[in-house]
Amino acid sequence: MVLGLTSTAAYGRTANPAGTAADQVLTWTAGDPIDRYLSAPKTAVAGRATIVFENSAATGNTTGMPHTLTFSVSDPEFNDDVALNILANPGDDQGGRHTAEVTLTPGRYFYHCTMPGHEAMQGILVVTEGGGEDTTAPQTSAKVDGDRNADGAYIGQATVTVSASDDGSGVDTVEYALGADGAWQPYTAPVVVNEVGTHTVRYR
Ligand SMILES: [Cu+2]
Repeated sequence: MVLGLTSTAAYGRTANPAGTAADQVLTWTAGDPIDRYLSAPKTAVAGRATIVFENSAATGNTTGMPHTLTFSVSDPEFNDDVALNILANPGDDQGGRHTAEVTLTPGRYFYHCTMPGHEAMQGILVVTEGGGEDTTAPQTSAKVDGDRNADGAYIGQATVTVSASDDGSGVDTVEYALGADGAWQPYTAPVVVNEVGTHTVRYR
């Protein structure tokens, strides 16, 4: 008996629903103080993000003080791939509320206000791998056990053991099929083949 094995790759389900990252909105607010933002996100996940920077009467700015939300691109300690520089004040043509679309990568971004005397307005945004689509296929493999003759053919029976792993979503189901066009069926235990002849066992 000779066994031939074929494998069919199947992709795991996505670890997170598509669009999670793109839907994130990160909001900074500023007001009268020149030593801090009134609110700022601490973390985000890699991928697309909508940045909102609001320095308006609604966020508590009563003096018309302008501020910027500026991502540093010159400090080697931090990510430098997002050149964000928004200037906002309550009297501007957007009422102090501005938005921008960016794509974040894992790592840390340093942001600050570039207005003179506002050096204390600064912080760090930490971006983690977190979301996104699972595009890595699971790994599947099979081994055949049994006594073999001098030609390599299995004597009496052969046992096929399938194993599978997936780092993202994990493995939901393993299936196997006997023959080149046999029906797929759930794999729950090693498959014993004990008929004389050449057999194909497929797995996925
Ligand atoms: Cu400022």
